[in-house]
Amino acid sequence: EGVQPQDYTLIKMEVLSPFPAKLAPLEGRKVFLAAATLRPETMYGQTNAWVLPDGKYGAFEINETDVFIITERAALNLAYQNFSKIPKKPTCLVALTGHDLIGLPLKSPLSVNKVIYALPMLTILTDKGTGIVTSVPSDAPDDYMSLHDLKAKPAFRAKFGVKDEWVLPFEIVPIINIPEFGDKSAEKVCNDLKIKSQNEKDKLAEAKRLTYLRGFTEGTMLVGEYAGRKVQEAKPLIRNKLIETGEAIMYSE
Ligand code: A2H
Repeated sequence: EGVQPQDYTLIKMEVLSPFPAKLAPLEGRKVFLAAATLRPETMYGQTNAWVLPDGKYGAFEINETDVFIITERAALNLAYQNFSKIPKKPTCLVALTGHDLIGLPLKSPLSVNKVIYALPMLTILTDKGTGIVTSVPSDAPDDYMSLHDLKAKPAFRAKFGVKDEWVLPFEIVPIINIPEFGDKSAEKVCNDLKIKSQNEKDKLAEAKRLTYLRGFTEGTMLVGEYAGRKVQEAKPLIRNKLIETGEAIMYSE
């Protein structure tokens, strides 16, 4: 990891009840998949959440009401940032793997899609953020290619028990315009670079570099409260609002 701390926004994606058997001990609590993002202004365009199938997660007690499903590493960091029922001591209520999370229905802040699902992504790093990623395929090349892989490959869906209705109805939502790249910048850049799958690491790194920089410096919001404003201006306003309303928290590592 870098020398400088990275400031993320943790988006609280609420798990809708009734919970599956694995999560039954959590019934009655507010349970969230907490996703670390650098782009809170893109939350309008969420189509799903990503989990690592073989990744180890836990349901950690954040306060009297809230439970976050994240990696143990993230829970420890949060406990030192005052997000733990017992200060500096994460309490795991249920141990989970990514497989247990695939298919969970979620309600996520600002999302145009009212219910989205947790789906498998094979390139998630367990030593970054929370190990949970929110998916915005309009603006994130990794998200675009991973959703593309699931949509295009029925065998890939079958392997992880992913139902068609968790994936196929979800279209890319245009949320930001970038002059050179249009309204679906990730799709455009992935096509231009002829990226074939989520596994093309080097090409995806280049796609991320291109869209991330241009999105921030030249992007304009197409939706939401700040439609018509520059991404640069909207980003801190949207972040602050999500934090004020309790739909997100700050997180650094
Ligand atoms: B970003 P950085 Cl729209 N493993 O959020 C892999 N990727 C992870 C992760 C993990 N454990 N934790 C977070 N991320 C992703 C939105 C987004 C993101 C958009 C465009 C670009 C983008 C929606 N996904 O990131 O290495 C998260 O995806 C481009 C870099 O700390 C998070 O922000 O720079 C970003 O990577 C953090 O990556």
